[in-house]
Order: sequence, then C-alpha cells, then structure tokens
Amino acid sequence: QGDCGGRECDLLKTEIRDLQEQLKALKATVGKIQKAWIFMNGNSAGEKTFQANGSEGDFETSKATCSQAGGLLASPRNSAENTAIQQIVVRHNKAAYVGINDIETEGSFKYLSGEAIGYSNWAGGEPNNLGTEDCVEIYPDGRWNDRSCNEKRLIICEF
Ligand code: GMH
Ligand code: CA
Repeated sequence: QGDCGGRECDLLKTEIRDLQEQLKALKATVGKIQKAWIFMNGNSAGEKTFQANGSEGDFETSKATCSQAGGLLASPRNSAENTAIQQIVVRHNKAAYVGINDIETEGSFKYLSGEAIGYSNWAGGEPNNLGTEDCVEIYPDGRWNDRSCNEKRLIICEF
C-alpha cells in the first residue's frame, strides 16, 4: 500500500512521476512516427501495420525477408486486414503472397504459426490446386488464389 515514508520514499515517488511523464511523451512520439510511416508507404488494420518496400520474391524469400525485418509475411485474419493488404497490392499493381499455405496437408490451409485459417477470401473456383499450388496470393481485387510457391510476388510484411 501507499505507506512508505522518508526521504528515500519521496525520491522514488518523484522518479516514478518523472518516468510516467517520459513514458507518455514517448508514446506520443511513437504514435506520430507510426502515423507518418503508414502515411508514406503502409497501411494499418487494428493493431497491425502492413508495409511493402517494393521488393519481390518467391514464398520462401518473402517469408524470410519479413522475418529478417522483425515482422511476419502479411497474414490476413479478417476482412479489415485483407482490405489493408489489398490496398498495398493495388498501389504496387502486383499480387503478393500471404502467410498462408497448405504445404503440410493438401487442402488444409494454415497460417505460418501452423494454426488453421479462420478467415478466407478465395476467388471463384479457388483453391483449385492446379498442378500443385500450396501457397496463396492476393490479387488487386483482394481475392485469394492458391498458387505455386515459386512465383515472384510483391513482399508485404506485417508488424
Ligand atoms: C486455372 C483456371 C483459372 C484460374 C487459375 C488459377 C491458377 O487456370 O481455373 O481461372 O485463375 O487456374 O487458379 O492458380
Ligand atoms: Ca489456383
């Protein structure tokens, strides 16, 4: 409880107040930087921010690129996130892989975490596993197509 006393206690109280002020200022600064960053070249949905830097890669490269950047290959878990990713695809006029695949079990699409997907936005007739298609691309219209993991696609990461 608040029953500490003496000079040492007063000092701690002052330090805590000072830290609280610094934290508040820090949060405001981070918020501004985040907004400016999203304004420049990204998008957001809920707590997630999505970014593309124009680079392209196959599924493994896309996954590794995002992971090396401290993020995750964009993995839409609801329509708001899907729309945010779609808008970046439109901006770059280039389809992108999402962090979803059925590499492990054909027809069982999972996030990179291994969890089964809880949301999907397949284009008509998809997934059709044409040849062998274990990865998922998102088109400019926001719809998904299962696709070979070896194509070159826009890299979009989430943070
Ligand atoms: C087939 C057809 C197309 C479809 C492609 C795509 C390949 O060529 O069904 O309409 O767009 O497959 O699913 O990944
Ligand atoms: Ca397909």
